[in-house]
Amino acid sequence: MRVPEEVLELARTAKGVTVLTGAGMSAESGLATFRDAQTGLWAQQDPSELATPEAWEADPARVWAWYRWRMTLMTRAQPNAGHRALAEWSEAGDAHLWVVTQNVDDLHERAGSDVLAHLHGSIFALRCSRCGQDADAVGEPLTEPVERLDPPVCVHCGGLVRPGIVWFGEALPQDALERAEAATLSADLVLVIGTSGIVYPAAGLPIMAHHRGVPVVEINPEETDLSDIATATWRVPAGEALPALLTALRENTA
Ligand code: BV8
Ligand code: ZN
Repeated sequence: MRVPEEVLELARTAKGVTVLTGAGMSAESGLATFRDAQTGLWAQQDPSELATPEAWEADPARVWAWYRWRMTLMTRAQPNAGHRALAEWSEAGDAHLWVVTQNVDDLHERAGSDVLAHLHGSIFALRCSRCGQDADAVGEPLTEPVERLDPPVCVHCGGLVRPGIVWFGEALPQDALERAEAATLSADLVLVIGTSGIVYPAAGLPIMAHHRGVPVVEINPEETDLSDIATATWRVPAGEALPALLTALRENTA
């Protein structure tokens, strides 16, 4: 696959690259994006309604069942060629890569990347919804999705254990957001991969970079709310673009 000249040039000369990823980064690992219609039990459900403290208050067993099934799917999923290329690019050491993700899966880490910030938390980091203390893992993965599943109970206070996710209307982890902002401001290239750019404050990071004159490259088969601020757009899947970019970078340095 040919790498657009402008993208290659920006990547070749960059010393510090901040990569912001969204659900599209994990699409080629078989994980549905938020935009993809929910399948099965949640077909009628808008994910952004399920991913709220209100939904949890109203029906914790329904929300827990959804997250338990997503944990199963994310455990079964494997990092794709895009995840691996980012990890190899970082290891190659020509440029420093800061990976900032909106994804709650651990595919970047399993591909070998150090993730600077999980802006929206991690599905495997469980905590008590009452006392906030971390909770242990939750036993065997589900073999099939279930409509309702009682959340585990906190061993400290008896409260319900929830996924360590940032739900809509909840504040992002301040330290993660600050690290992401610092990396965005110290980068000389921002790569925006597989995100529709509609959820804030995450989508504000590339916009902040753009206003500081930092070039922004969007890798996404489709137009997004961030396309207007992109210096260059590359309309191909991440799992094809990133390995091609890495190969071209290596050829250039050879
Ligand atoms: C907060 C965890 C305040 C849950 C998630 C400013 C303006 C407007 C609204 C707001 C604003 N500020 C805040 C808001 C409200 C809200 C928000 O942004 N609403 C949106 C919908 C308008 N934000 C919040 O509520 C945030 N909290 O503001 O708190 C506050 C402050 C102090 C004190 C108290 C409160 C919290 C937001 C986080 C919510 N949690 N995830 C879970 O996962 O279950 S967000 C979740 O949805 C994801 O993490 C992700 O961020 C988002 C989905 O977006 P994408 O990842 O982009 O995925 P999407 O499916 O949309 O698109 C996929 C893209 O990939 C597409 O473009 C597609 O073309 C592309 N693609 C597909 N295949 C590929 C591909 N690309 C490359 N390769 C491929 N193969
Ligand atoms: Zn507790």
